[in-house]
Amino acid sequence: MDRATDHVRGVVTYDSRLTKGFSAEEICVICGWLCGKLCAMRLGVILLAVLLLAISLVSFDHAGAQSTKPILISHPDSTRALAFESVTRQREPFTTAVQVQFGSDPVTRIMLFAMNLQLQAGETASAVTADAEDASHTIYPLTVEHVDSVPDQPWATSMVVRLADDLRQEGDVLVRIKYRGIESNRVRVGIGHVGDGPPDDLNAVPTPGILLPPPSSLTATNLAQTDVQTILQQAASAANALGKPVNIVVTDREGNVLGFLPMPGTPSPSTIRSVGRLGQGLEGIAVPPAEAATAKAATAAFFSTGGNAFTTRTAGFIIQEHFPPGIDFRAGGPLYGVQFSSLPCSDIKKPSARLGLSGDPGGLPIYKNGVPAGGIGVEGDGLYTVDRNPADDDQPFEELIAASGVRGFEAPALIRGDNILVDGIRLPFSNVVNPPAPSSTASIAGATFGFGFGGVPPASEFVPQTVGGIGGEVDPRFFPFIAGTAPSTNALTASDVETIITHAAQQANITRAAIRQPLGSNARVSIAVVDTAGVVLGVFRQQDAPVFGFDVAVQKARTAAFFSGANAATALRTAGFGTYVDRAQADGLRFDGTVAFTDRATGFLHRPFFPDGINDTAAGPFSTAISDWSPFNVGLQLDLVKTNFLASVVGPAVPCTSIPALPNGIQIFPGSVPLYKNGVLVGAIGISGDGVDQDDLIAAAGANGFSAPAAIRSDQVFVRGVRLPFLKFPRSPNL
Ligand SMILES: [Ca+2]
Ligand SMILES: [Ca+2]
Repeated sequence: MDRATDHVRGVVTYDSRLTKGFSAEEICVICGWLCGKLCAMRLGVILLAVLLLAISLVSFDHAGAQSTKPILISHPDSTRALAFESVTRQREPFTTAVQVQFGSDPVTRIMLFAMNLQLQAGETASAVTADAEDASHTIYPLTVEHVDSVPDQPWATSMVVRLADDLRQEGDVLVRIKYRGIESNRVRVGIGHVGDGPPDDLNAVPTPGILLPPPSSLTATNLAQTDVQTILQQAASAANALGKPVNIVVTDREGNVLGFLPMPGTPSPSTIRSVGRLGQGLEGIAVPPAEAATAKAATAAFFSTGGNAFTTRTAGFIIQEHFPPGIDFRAGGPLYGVQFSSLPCSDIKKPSARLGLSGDPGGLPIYKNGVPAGGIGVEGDGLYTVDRNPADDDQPFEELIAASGVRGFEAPALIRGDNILVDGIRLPFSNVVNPPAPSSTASIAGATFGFGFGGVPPASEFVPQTVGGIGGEVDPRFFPFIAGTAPSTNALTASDVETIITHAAQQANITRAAIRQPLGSNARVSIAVVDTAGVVLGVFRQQDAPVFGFDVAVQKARTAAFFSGANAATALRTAGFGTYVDRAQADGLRFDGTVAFTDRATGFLHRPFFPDGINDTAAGPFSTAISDWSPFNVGLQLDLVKTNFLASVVGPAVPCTSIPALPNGIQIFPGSVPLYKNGVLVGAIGISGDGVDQDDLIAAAGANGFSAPAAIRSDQVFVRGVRLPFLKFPRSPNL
């Protein structure tokens, strides 16, 4: 193959991917202080760029783009360009030769950003030309190799520009572009070093974007009461046509019940039953169908985002003892244990998912105009279960009815679970391809619809907040960030917490998402830091991070802090779980503070096979034996919360466990790291929202500078001849 051609293609492909996955938040990550005030304000909500250049306000409409001046974006306080090296994303000064060479051409490419530049149909990057002037007033033509939009930021265009072969590293140059015969302003770029170079052009001024302030509040949905009524009616109509009375619940994205319809004749109660032994764990427990329907609606809502749409069928697929379910000698599901999160006993997620997250088909996400808006849950077969066989294409009527309900409110095809692959395995979405068309709503005349919140979308529990230049949200209960509560000279300070969460968020923003479409999107996660007492020191939710991760991130952090602490075994014994401690001690594990455990490590000890997924082995010390095991009878995780969880389903919420450091239970899939200062355990960070290897990577980035001493990491420990894991990172993780 022609190497030069290959190289060019490689560069273009790379930069196309970079820009396609690029958001304004990433601009901030990449350029850091370069963005100045850009980063100080929340990006990604509403970003209206209005440019003051010389005397004119610039129009952004497409028609105007052909006749008005393109504007290169600068710092807010100078004419220095918003620019970075297109491969390494280093800031200026730039070298003329690349630091990382992918092809035969060693010349550096830089990425610049412009406003008021929209290529017209049929035009390529060659429609834009560029040049640079150095201190000696030599003009160097530059090649514009790629021009692309910046997703979600319609005001901005990115360009990849190849520096000139003969450009010398002698300081600043003034760069401009030209499009359709109209020259842009000139911005300053440091080559070799920052400074020197020609003076600014006459009348040159900074040309930043100008942000509108973020909205002061959010709502938890964009569904109106008429939408909720339509969904309930469509579902009820299908239920009538099938002769299957059911309970139907619609929630918003955060689990607030917007509407419900308990159809007369719905089988009640629903009995929890999967595999394993009746009477153990939750097997055989009776629950109200309304609670089951709510759990299904909330699960679909909590799991679904602008980048992925998951159902309760998806959930059931990723929580079993093998992944995919039923395939021997495969490790457990990537979200093994997530069903016991967002519980009604949780101190974090309110409202909860009532029964935790559901793997019983019959819960689908709701999208309005392509935007995630909530979920629908349908229960009415008297059985609350998990689909054990993903291969039989079963179409339970609960799923049929839910699919009918969301007609007109379907998830966009691109982001449905069945367009998302984990470890090369396609996730399921729904087995119902053509849901029954709703018949006349007259057939449900007299049905008693219930509507929550007077038909007005409830306020979100989250408020917009920028942390470390990354746009997202916080729950005011956990913001501003606070210092560790334990009296210790090593306790985390509020500033430490800010640093840790910032580093994690910035890593997430450059980490290629595992579960989001389009490919090339960055991960969106919840980031939680707790102290050794399990007190939440801060939680930050990146914009559009799935809601389920809010509770789970805290669970993960508390789990790592708890099991890495000196009193874990003692606390478990005191709470009545000494048998698990005995089993762990038989495996040589003391849980006395001498080992740093991540969630990946303790989760590994909490699988019905040890090592994870390997059939015909004994269970890990925290797990139920496989003969008795079910998704509703996993072992320590459930046993810790079972009593108070069930009490909270029917009564007022009480903390999930009697162990003060674990008020919302533990979590047993990866994504947390214990934190240390001067070798002393001070807390933990937990991440949830994307693939678990991505969660691990982001947690580790947050823990940088607060890492466990290498000698005490769990991967220095062997159990039954098997090395325990500590963290696992994805290959080539960054965008
Ligand atoms: Ca059911
Ligand atoms: Ca099935």
